[in-house]
Amino acid sequence: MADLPPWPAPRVEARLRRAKRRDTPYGRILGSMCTPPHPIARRAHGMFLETNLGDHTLFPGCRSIEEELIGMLGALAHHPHAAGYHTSGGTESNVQALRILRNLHRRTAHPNIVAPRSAHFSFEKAADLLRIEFRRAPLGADQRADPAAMERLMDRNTVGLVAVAGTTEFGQVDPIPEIGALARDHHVGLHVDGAFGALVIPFLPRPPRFDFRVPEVATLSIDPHKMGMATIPSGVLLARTQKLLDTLTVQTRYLPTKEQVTLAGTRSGAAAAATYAVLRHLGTSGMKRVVARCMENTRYLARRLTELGTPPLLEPPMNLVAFQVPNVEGAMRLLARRGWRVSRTHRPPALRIVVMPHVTRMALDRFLQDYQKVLRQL
Ligand code: 0PR
Repeated sequence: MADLPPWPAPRVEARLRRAKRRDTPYGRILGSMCTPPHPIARRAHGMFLETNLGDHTLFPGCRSIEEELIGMLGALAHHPHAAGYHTSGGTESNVQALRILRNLHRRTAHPNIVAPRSAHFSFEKAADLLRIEFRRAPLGADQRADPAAMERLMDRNTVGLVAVAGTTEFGQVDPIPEIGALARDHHVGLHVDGAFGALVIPFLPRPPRFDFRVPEVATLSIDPHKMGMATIPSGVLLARTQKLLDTLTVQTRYLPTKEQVTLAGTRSGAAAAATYAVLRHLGTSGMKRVVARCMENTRYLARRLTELGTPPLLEPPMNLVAFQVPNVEGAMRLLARRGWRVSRTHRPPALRIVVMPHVTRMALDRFLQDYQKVLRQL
């Protein structure tokens, strides 16, 4: 065994501080779906650091916070009695949702799931783990799912459908009622990935229908570590009924809890408490204010980009702007040299800015000054 010499705490902490200085400050991050946690989230996280929701009989207080959180998010998604639990984020929620769809149809030897091409890559992980085929249908011109194209990929081994409320690349919302009708006609379940959109759409002035109001929606992913201003990792999986979650049950024979439906065993309650704290503190009116500010800044950015001759590819459906430049990789490199971290889309290739709560008007103005210089260099 190699010797690991002990360091005094100040040395360890100095090392940590040095590492932290190398991290990008959020003021410079324009392409991420994460944002600094709300101050109340930081405090709540600290309060529940030692909790383990995996053995919640030991932490009934923290467990009650998780249950209340599920109720609050269920109510927001028009189903106050939804079942669910706090996950580590969109990937875990999506894995578990596909697992539910597959487990409901155990008779099929070669199950497949049909989704729009825009579905996040976490579904590839889910499909690989679950040994199901993941079929991606082409999108319509507006970057939304095309239900007819999805239907063409369905066959008798299709065990479920996926739709996205707020796509990763364009922030687009799929026609979920239509995809729901498809699920109904073919007697399969529908999972909606609202990792990004489920904490934006309800707070927009005219929200499209995407949640449990669509009767075929079986499960919904929501990521509070994105627009919920929670600490990382914070995801939530909601299910229309407890019976759906019960398809995931394993026995935990020696524990007082007796069974578990979660993917992780040991689960920190800290981020669940942080998520709860933000939602309780801001309420729907506070969340509306946050989303309205993000949308105002989004429209401002879209207008300025249009004036510069690089208009958004789509009228931004959410707080995300994708715009084409002559050389996407080159532009990202030149912007990075000026300290700006933007992201990109894959198809069609474009620069992508996610106007998160930390992306202020002032940050956008500074970015746009540099962007004009970069445009001239491309
Ligand atoms: N579903 C959707 C619609 C997503 O956008 C994402 C992640 C996931 C699921 C998976 O969520 P977790 O990453 O929480 O498991 N979307 C972001 C993306 O891929 C994640 C991200 C965030 C990446 C910040 C980079 C970054 O800096 O773009």
